[in-house]
Amino acid sequence: MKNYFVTTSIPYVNGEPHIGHAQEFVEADVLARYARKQGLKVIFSTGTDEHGGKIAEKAAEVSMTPKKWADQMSLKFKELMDVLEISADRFIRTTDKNHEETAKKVWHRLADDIYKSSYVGWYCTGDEAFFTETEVNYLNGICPNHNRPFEKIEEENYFFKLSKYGPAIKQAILSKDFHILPESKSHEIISLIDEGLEDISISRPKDKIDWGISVPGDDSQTMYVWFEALINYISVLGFPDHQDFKDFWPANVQVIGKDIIRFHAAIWPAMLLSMGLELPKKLFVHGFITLNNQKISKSLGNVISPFEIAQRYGSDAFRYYFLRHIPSYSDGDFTWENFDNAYNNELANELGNAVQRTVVLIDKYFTKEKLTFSPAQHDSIEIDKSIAECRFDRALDLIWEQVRGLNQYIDESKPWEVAKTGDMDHLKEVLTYQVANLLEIAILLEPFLPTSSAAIVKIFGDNLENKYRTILFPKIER
Ligand code: ME8
Repeated sequence: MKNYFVTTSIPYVNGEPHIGHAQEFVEADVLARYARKQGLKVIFSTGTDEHGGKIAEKAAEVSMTPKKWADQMSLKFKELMDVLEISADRFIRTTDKNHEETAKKVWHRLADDIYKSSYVGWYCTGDEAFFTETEVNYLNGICPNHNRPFEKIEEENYFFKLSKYGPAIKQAILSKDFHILPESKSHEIISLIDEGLEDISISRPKDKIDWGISVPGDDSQTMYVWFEALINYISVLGFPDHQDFKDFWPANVQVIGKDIIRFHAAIWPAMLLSMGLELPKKLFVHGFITLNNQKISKSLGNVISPFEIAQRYGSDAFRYYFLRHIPSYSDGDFTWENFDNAYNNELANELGNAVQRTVVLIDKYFTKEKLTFSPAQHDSIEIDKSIAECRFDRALDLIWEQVRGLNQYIDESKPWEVAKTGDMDHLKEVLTYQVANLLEIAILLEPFLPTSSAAIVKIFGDNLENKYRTILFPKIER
């Protein structure tokens, strides 16, 4: 059996999960479910990133210890996974003992590429990232992402020889051994590499940041939060000795958002190369979601909770909107109005209605006879290709062509009129065709809309006699 390892990034626990996090979970979930459907053995990992100044600051604000705060917030991310039917197999927290130990082992493995030096530059705790003099001058000293001044740092740190790995990473990207999708993001990282990668600081003095993992052999230093967070992708597999690591690394796909490419397409691959490990096969970079075309931000007060959306419309509708109506390869906008339209016009009127129109006639005319159905089979090469390319929007467009085709068939064959003629053989033929297509659609939809898919299978499957009935996507008044 072949193995498949898919990961999401691990969100910071400095705030509640938002719809950007949810989008990423849902996308990775489609890949995991689809791979399981192909008979692969899957590990789908996700988790939370809990160390660093950003979390420590947040915890201090609410007078809690960072650990207590992280415990509480991490649970919210787990809760979101449940609400959205995310089928993750593993949930790693960077405060897990195993992760902390693995980070130290990795540090040792990288020893030849680590050296101590003095760092002079700038830091933004909001980004948990270092900035150069040139960047800071260009931005007039204020971080545009967090609206706060960059902090000037002059300190002794450990450095990692990132500069050494530019050419090898570029080669892996160009050969697609390390395939970055979409292509535009691959170009972005290539230009960054062409500008020249500089060595990076991978620790901070403990007297400035103590919420983190200590550098092995030097208790006065804390590992840089990004450096250790990236290691989650292998600590979750039990690096170096566990069989899972041997069986599942390299990752088949790592799913991340566009603001963290540099970490995943330069720093992480360099760390892997330095350890002599293979690079992930694919890095899928999704865009950013805006709300009414504005950046989602607490200060703008325009945050919408993914829990609220899912509670109102159900998890499948949530998944559907974010997978189909937020473009897979670019930024996308959320509005309640668009969501409502997608729910009513596509989910309720097209998919829900096709099921309903079929069930009603079967219930009315085939009460005595036991009907058995098997799914239709159309060529799904284009759908498979779209999923392999992480084009979830296109995959759903293609499946929806089948949903629309079926509705058109129902409109044209008018089974309710066939029933009136009393030609039961013909009616059975028409309804059998409808069910066969619905079952095929349910199978295709499983990775995307698992709840509705299971409901369709249950309605028309062996349980037809048991009269399992449910209205998919009932009307919701706003
Ligand atoms: O970056 N739309 O955590 P994070 C879509 N802890 N995606 C978005 C988004 C938006 N508006 N805002 C954020 C971190 N994201 C690190 C990751 S991995 C070793 C460490 C995405 O909570 C973002 O791009 O800031 C990232 O992929 C994920 O949410 C977590 O972001």
